[in-house]
Amino acid sequence: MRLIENWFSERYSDNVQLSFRVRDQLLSVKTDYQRIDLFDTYDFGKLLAIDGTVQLTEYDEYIYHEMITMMPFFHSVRKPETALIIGGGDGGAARSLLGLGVRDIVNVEIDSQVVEISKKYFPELAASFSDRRCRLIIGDGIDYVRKSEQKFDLIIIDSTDPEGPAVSLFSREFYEMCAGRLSESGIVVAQSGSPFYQRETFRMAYDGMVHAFPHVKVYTAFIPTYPSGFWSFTMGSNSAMNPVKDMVRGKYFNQEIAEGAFKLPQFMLDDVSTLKGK
Ligand code: AG3
Repeated sequence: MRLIENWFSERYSDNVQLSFRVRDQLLSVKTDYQRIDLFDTYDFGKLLAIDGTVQLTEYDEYIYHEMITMMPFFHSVRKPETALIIGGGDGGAARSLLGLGVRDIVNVEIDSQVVEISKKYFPELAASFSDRRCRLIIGDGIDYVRKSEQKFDLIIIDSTDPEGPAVSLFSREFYEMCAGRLSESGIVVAQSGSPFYQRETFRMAYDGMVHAFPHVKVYTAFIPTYPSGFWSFTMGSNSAMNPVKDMVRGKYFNQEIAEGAFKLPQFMLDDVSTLKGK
C-alpha cells in the first residue's frame, strides 16, 4: 500500500499551479546554467523540468515539436533544406525536421547536460544527434548567430522562458541578427510563451519580431502541460509567408491547424496591434 503521494508542481502565479502526480523523481541536477529535474509521472510519462518549468513530457512533446517545426516549414515558398536550432538540446525539434527531409541541421544548445539527460531518458528524441544530417554544437546560440556566416532556411528558437540564460533570445537585437542569417525565403520561429500567464513574454517576442522583420505571424497551439495549456509561437521573415498546398500530417499538425492556429483571441490581437503601431 502506498501511503505517500508525490507531486511535481509548476507555479503559474502566486495562487495557481499545475501538479503532476509522480511515481518517482529520476534525477535532479544543478548545472552551470540551470536546475534540471526529471520525473516519472502517472499521466504524461517522463517529464523534464528546467528551473521548475515543464519543458517536455513523453506523451505530449509531439505537439510542441510539430508546431515549432512544421508550421514554418510549410510556410516557406522554397522547401527548406537547412535549419538552425537554438536550444532544443533534447533533440525533439531536430527529430521533427529530419522527418520532414531537412538535410542540414545545426543545433546549438548551451547546456550539455540537457543533451546527456535526453540521450539517457528520451533516446527517441536524442537519436537526432547521431544522424549525420544534424550537427550538435554545445555553446551559446547568440554567439553562434553573431559569428556564423552560413544562411539558413529555418531558424528555430526552442528556448526556455525568458529568465536566466534565455532572456537575450527574446530581444530585438537577437532577432535582427537572425534576420541576417536567413536565406531568401527563410523563416525564424520562436516559442513566445503563454498568452495568458506570460503576456510580457509574448509582447517581448512580438515586439522584437516586428522590429526585425517586415513579415510576422503569430499562431497558437494547445499544449496541455504548459502554463494555461494555451501556447504561442511567433514567426518572422524577410519575405511573405504563405501556406504551401501539400502539407504532411503530424499527430497534431494538419491542414486545418495550419489555418486555424493563426486565428487569435481579441486580447492577443490587441497586443499585436498596439505593438505593431509602435
Ligand atoms: N522549450 C519551451 C518550454 C517553455 C515552457 N515554459 C513553461 N513551462 N513555463 C521546450 C523545450 C522542448 N524542446
